[in-house]
Amino acid sequence: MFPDAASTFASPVDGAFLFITAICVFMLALITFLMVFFTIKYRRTRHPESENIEGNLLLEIVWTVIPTILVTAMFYYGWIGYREMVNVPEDAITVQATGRMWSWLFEYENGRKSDTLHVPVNRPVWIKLVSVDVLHSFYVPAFRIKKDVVPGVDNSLWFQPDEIGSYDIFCAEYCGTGHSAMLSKVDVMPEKDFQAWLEGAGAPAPLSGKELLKAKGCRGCHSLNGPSLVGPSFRGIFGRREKVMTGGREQEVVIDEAYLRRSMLEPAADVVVGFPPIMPSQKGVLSEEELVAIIEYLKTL
Ligand SMILES: [Cu+2]
Repeated sequence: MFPDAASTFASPVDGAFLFITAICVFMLALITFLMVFFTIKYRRTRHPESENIEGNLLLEIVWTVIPTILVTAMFYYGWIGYREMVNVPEDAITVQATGRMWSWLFEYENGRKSDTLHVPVNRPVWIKLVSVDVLHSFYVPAFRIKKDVVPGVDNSLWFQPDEIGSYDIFCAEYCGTGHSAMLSKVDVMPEKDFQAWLEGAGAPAPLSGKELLKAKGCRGCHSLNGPSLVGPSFRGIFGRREKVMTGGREQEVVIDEAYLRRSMLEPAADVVVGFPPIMPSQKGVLSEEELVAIIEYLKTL
């Protein structure tokens, strides 16, 4: 009935959801039944004269008290779940999740970075949510958690996974053309494997140009094999002649290293004609080594 459940929040959230849904379905059935039943029973052909009803104290108490109990119970269920979700355990490990158009980046206390989230099973994890551009929303359905990632606001959430496996991470706030490609995974691993991954046998090997394009979310807008997505394809890009808009004027350029570099650092400077000027700058996102690795890889396509 419910999707994958893999955190300690799953059962209270599902319980509250089921409880509220059950009450709603019951009320819908009851009210619909009474409406139809009274319409037939008190139809005009059988009751040509209507009676003036002054009020009924017992009835009014009943239909005030029962709904009050029901909504208070709904509130109670929601409240105990909410209280647990906002009280982060002291021993939680901290991970910073950065949302940007259109990918996620996860940074651990020891400086390790990754485009997928790795967490140990049965340990609380505190996720600090940072946005470098627009509104995003961090959503892991299997953990029953979702929170907006707002530029300039310190949002966070926590969870404790209780099932080893790989689960979807979505962006649940429409954040632009590549929103639907803003996907990632959370890998819940045994504590030992997690520690090994976190230490990563020293520094993680630098990503290749091809891996960087995937890790930084470039592929959401730029295909490697020809079709135009949000932006032009990378296939055969190096040495291509391209019409671009520079400061409102159209000109033709040959795509060389300088052009590729400028397009990543100042995407709005020379925009290929026919594409919207929406690419976010990679200044501060890509290191010098990464820029070089990407340019070298683009040359080979
Ligand atoms: Cu987003």
